[in-house]
Amino acid sequence: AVMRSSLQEAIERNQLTLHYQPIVRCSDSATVGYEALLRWEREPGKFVSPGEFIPLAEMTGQIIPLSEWVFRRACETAVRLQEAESTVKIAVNLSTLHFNRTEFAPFLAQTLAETGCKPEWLELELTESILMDNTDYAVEVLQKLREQKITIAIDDFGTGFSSLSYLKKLPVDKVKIDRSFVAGIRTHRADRVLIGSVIKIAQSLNFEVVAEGIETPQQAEFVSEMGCDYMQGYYFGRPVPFEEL
Ligand code: G
Ligand code: G
Ligand code: MN
Ligand code: NA
Repeated sequence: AVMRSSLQEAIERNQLTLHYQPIVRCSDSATVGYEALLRWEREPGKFVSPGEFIPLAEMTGQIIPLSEWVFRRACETAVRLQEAESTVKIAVNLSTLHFNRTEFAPFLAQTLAETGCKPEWLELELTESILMDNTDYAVEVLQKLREQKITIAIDDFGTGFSSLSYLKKLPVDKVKIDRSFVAGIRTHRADRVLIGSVIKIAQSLNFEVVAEGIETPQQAEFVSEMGCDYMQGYYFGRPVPFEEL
């Protein structure tokens, strides 16, 4: 109950911010986009992690206003970046709960229109949980979003239950290999083999591949040699406020 009312206050008191982490292309290290990551500054200098409050917000239903706030802000940022003659995209983490509401597609269309953000400046990150039930509905919505030129990525790939062949049923552009696999590159042969295989299979199914959690030049070199398309991680940049981009 305490967390619930404070989440409401967080929105009203401007305690929420988005931080942005670069996503770079393997071939030339160019920054092609930024992932928007929500931060809640509950007291000055004290940040509550979304890992803590997002699951809670999903239980109370507050994820909807929270997620709507995130989308509006992310679209505004995309417009500001484009005005600065940048061609980068903004990737937004989308809660499956928000996605599954029939109002999501109209909400997004309205937010794009109101902010002047073009669909092609936006990328949606969904987790494999969208496959759990109602795949037909997910396929239908994702198809419509892609027709509008919004990019769709599957986040945390490899941690859920689905396989790439299952994913192939979904209209998806990219898979983001979970950082737990990248973390094992130096020490675990199995992680190296898995990363190499996922990249090859994903690309042969026409998905682009992003490796997450790149923290060292060796990890960057390994995934690049394996033919990965994009990389993201502390080695290239931590999530920072817009002003610091
Ligand atoms: O940034 P951090 O590592 O603390 O994020 C923890 C988790 O919270 C990650 O799984 C991330 O995808 C999720 N997350 C971060 N920002 C958002 C957001 O704006 N919306 C949703 N739904 N999840 C987010
Ligand atoms: O689930 P998702 O991939 O959206 O989670 C993104 C989270 O991963 C963010 O909270 C971000 O802070 C964190 N993150 C981003 N890069 C790195 C990294 O290089 N190492 C670690 N440990 N975490 C990272
Ligand atoms: Mn993500
Ligand atoms: Na991820």
